[in-house]
Amino acid sequence: MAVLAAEQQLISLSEKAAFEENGYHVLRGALAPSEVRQYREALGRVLRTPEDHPYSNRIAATDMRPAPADNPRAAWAAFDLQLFDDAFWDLAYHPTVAMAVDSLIGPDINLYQTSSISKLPNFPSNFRDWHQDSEYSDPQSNDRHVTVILFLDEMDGETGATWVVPGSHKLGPLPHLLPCETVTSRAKEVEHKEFYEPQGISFQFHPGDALIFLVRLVHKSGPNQSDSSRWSLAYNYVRHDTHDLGRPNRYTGAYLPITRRGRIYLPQLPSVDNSAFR
Ligand SMILES: O=C(O)CCC(=O)C(=O)O
Repeated sequence: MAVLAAEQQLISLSEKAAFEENGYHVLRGALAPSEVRQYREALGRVLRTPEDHPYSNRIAATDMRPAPADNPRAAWAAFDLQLFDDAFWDLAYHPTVAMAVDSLIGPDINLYQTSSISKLPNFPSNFRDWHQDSEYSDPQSNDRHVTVILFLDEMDGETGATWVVPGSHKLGPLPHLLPCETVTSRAKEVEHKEFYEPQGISFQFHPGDALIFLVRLVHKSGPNQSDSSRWSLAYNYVRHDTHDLGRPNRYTGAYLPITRRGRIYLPQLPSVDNSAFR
């Protein structure tokens, strides 16, 4: 069986232990600058999708105004990015990201969901408030499931970076409810969110950095107090034996094999010698 040699491991044993303890891992420089440019341009095209496009309902438009020129529907999120551009399929197999996730929750991971988050200028700090992503995937056969946020712009806690509550994944599934604010994503958030606010931390992210966290980690979107849009992508991966026990996930590409036996997955066609591609 082919496995990564110790010196090729992207995640050290101490990083893995810290991930299990804190519920998150920061992977610096996951995407190269040219990849950041490529994906930012691709996301820009997604955000300019006309309203009459067949998949336009995958883009979560808001009534925040003024809408910036680079995001004319003032969308805060978009889902199933692969429907819009093959580049988003390719990204699911990005070796640095996929092998880091394989090391953290694997062995052997599958894709679960793709999305993007765009923070317009003046994006409020409670627009996408404290929540667990597992609220959208529970029940599953186990909790080896992560969200990977890929930052396409410079961000910190006041300019769009994600906030997390370290260790909160150990609390298990928490009750969620709909937000009561007027300007909101209308997406569910944890009950008693005021309890988590003082425990939250954020980070300075550079374009290409990634934040990988377990889906039970309580987290939220930071505000964007700058005058420019800040964009990121969110890819969810599960271990190969993490099955949906309720309604099967209906996102495009869910369950697609991403890594197997320490390598990026390639279809195993008996008539084709794939060894040259590995
Ligand atoms: O803004 C972020 O990085 C987090 C977004 C998020 O948690 C979500 O949309 O579910």
